[in-house]
Amino acid sequence: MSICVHGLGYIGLATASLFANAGTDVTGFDVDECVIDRLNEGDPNVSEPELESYIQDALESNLTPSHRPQPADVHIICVPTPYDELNDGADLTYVKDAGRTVANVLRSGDTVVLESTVPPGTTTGILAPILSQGDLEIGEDVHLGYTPETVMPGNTLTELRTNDRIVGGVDEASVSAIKSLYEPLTSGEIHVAADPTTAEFVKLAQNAERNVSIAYANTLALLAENYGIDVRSAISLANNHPRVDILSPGPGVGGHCLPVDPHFLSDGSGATELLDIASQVNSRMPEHVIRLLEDAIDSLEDKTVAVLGITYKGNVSDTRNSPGLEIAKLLGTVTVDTRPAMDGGWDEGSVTIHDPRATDSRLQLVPLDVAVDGADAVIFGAAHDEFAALDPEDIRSKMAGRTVVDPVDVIDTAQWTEQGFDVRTL
Ligand code: SAJ
Repeated sequence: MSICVHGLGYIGLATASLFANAGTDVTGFDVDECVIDRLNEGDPNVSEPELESYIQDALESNLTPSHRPQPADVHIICVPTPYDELNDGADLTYVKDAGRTVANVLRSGDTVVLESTVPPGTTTGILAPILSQGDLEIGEDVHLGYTPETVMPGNTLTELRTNDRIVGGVDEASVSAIKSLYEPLTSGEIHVAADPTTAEFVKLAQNAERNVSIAYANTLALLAENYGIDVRSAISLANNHPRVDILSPGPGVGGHCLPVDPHFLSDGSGATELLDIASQVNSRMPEHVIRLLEDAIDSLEDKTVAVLGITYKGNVSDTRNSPGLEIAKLLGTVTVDTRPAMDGGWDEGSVTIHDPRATDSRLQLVPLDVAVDGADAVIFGAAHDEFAALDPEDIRSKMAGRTVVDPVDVIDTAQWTEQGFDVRTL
């Protein structure tokens, strides 16, 4: 059997390596020539060390990065589906392009699997017609189905090997072809959805549920503050109930999945009201974090704040939609990505940003010592292990002020308080 994986981002590369390390000949194709060149030099450029060496093993054995798509028994599409803000939905340009690329090399008897996160109806309504533009008939000549990736960034390799899989095929033969493809590679179960549209819906339902649940935890954080209650201990107590499992509050919801995917369910009917409110609750959290800071130091005017952690969550390098970065922008002077600076209405102070994991060269990151040197306050924006291990005495000796805001619950509050810090949490 031969496989061609289309799109060598984090998921495509991990998926291609999974098959290659199991002994299958895999071609990895990406439209970005730099990605292929880098991989041919043996550099996967991923931030999880275990995954990196797993990909390197694949590159040294059965994974061949290629500037051209190759004919193969199986085509797996793992291209991005960015949020199209203008139309409040998914930008399916890459999926359509990948479909056309596959169509050019498709043969009778081949199988095509879409893994990208897409609005319900994409596999049958958009991909299938593109694939069947030649003589080939979907179902009759070509197996087609949708099986979403569900791995958690930060734990990619483990989840790739152990997560359950959902498979939705256009017919029974497609389902069984796709099932037999993934079955040997995961210790999880393979669940069959009624059709590809159901499988697409399920993936979105999972991420939308998490987004809503986090919004609930954030709502509790705001309410608990009014009562002077420690929300994390309240949630932990509430979770002793056998049917209650509340998530953790934080400075907001980042990444390229949870803040985006609920929009893919939008059908214009107004039924997404709950999802929309959840997104609003989560997106207001960075402002709340700044309010916590203002409560502690009165005015931000002429103050220097160090934001430590600007990736979208702890122990990852990805900064997309990062709450920490949003906090830094709201505070004022950070020149970061291509989005316009936000006019948050806060008194302008000055901000330094430090992150031991972020790799985005557009960010003006500084070393920890520089970030905290003379700072009036520190805000933790991501719960990296490096921050849990910080020595408060050392940080105190460099800072001008004693205020720490920790909405990600990364430091030992008692230890830092003992060192004279005024620690504010959610
Ligand atoms: N967060 C909280 N509180 C929590 C959990 C998370 O505030 O209790 C925040 C995080 O700090 C982060 C954001 O939510 O800013 C998203 O992080 P996450 O760890 O919840 O999820 P992602 O975006 O890294 O990965 C999600 C996962 N989806 C689910 O758990 C349902 C992953 O399994 C998916 O594969 C991934 O989206 C994806 O690619 O769709």
